[in-house]
Amino acid sequence: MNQIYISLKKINFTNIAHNAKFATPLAEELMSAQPSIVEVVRKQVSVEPDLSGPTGAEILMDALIYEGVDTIFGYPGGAVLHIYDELWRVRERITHYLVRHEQGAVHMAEGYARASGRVGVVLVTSGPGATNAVTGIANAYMDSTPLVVITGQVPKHLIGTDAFQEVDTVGITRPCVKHNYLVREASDIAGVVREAFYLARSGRPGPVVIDIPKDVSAARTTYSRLDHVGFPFSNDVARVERASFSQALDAVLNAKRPVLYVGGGIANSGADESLRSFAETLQLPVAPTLMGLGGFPSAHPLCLGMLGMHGTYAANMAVAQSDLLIAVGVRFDDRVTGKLATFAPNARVIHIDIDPANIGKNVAPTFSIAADARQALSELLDLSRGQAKDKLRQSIGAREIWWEQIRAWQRSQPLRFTGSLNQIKPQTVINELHRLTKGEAIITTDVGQHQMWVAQFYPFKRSRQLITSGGLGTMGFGLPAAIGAQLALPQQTVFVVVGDGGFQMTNQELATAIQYELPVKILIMNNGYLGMVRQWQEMFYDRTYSEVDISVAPDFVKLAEAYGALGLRAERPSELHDVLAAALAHKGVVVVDVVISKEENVFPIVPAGANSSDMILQSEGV
Ligand SMILES: Cc1ncc(C[n+]2csc(CCOP(=O)(O)OP(=O)(O)O)c2C)c(N)n1
Repeated sequence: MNQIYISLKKINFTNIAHNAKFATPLAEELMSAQPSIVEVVRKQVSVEPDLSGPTGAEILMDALIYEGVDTIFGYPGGAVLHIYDELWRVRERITHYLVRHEQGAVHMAEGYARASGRVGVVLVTSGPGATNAVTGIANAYMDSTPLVVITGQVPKHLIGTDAFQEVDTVGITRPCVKHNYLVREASDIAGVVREAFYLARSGRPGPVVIDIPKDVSAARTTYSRLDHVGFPFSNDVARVERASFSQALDAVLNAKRPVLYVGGGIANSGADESLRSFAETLQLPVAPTLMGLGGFPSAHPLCLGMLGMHGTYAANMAVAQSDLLIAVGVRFDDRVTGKLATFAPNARVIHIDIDPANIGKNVAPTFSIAADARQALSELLDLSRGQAKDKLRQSIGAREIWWEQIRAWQRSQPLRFTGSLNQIKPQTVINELHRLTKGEAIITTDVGQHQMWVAQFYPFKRSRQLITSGGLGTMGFGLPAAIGAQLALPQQTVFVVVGDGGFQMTNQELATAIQYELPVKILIMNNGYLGMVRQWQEMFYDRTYSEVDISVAPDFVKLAEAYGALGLRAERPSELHDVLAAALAHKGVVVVDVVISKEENVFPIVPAGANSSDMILQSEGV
């Protein structure tokens, strides 16, 4: 038990450091100062079993309702039978969405969380239920998505005996969660749940796993309601000296070639407005990451488009030649930096991130501010608005040459592709989708070429409009994520853009969409290949197409119909518009099989490990 207490105490600093591994001296200090809520709860309740008290499962439901949970994605099994029994009793308060595979449950919770800003909740059984959930948990960890994942566990006395459906869930998930718990007493459940929700959403958000042995969910105990318990965590955000912001602003005002490099932190902190105002006030070029797309409108004249491996020429050249990178809510991922040693070689770097563990991890900043992106950007905005008009004008004027250079890059190398009269070009599909949805759809994607075409050719207007698997690159993410997003935003049109490969990884969740009448539109970019891998084999492995032909596939129209969805197909350019329009007009779930040109490549591309300015802009001979 002591061990559990120690690990519970450790988590108190997770809003200071993302993971216990990165404990800072300050965090250590806080750790000793703040008690865990579980300890507080423990002081309030007797640990003796109380045969007239509620069961662990009842306490769990009460604690979830207390957190405002009304939606759970899950799949039952032996170890969670008590919990499912109780869930049935509270079905008026909490709606459970029965998925078809636990990976789907976690991605749905991620889509729900990312579309709504709330914490996504998952409930799965022990053993294979938990292991099936691991991909989603790792995905949420990489993309900073707040989740609470409740897993069943074998009864305590069987733990460590290789019991039926036993796995060490806490051990397996440890490297890919913000924190995890093995709950040993029913009387701990309420405190653990409260703490888990706090951890999932605070600081840099992420997944928290609560593993509950079957006997713990069945045990009766004394229970004092949590609203009687003081919450020991401080919601104070670490204060940053105003001087740090002044120093940052001075650097921006004096920079001749600055670039704002922005990522997923913009969406997580709700910083769209402050980012836009700050960039406009100082006329700064903005280069978003894949996760940052929409946080600054892609069609805004200050936006250079995505940077990185498949980023625009202008964005990558601007970063390569900048003298100041203002990096906000980003983590200098290798897909952005390319070869680290030559990334932005002449730039001073200001790194602003909520998670101090991210600062200096890949790139040593000139100076850093560990702060919430929205707070930091509004501080910078306030300070810049307080500057003398002359000083602002001078600073903006001094960057005119920089903007001329950027415009020249944009003119010389825009995103482009070669059209075709007899084949549907994937870029045309995304252009058409954008036109028909007036740029307003929520788009989820899988991973691969289609994902990059979406990033390049669908100009996103706002944060949370693109829900994609960024960090982990998980095929199979798109469809379940769209189902979760549709649930969170019932009035919005939600399109899933997937490859024919990734769709086949989680297409069983069509049944979930049909069962709960969640009218997602699935657009399969069908090239008969594992397209992105084929592209790499074509470009870097002498066209040795090793194991990428997936042309033996089900008839996706018939598959859709078998599930009770509408199936449509476009094979020729002349069919594309009408088929997409019909999909949009249909009230229910639709699968659109769009047969695209088979060997299309995504350009520009920075070969792995190359300088980010060394882009291949088009196929040889084009
Ligand atoms: C679960 C998983 N397995 C393997 C990969 C490696 N991978 C990355 S992209 C890709 C091809 C994806 O093909 P498809 O879904 O058809 O999309 P396309 O690239 O053709 O648009 C593969 C296999 C991955 N990202 N995820």
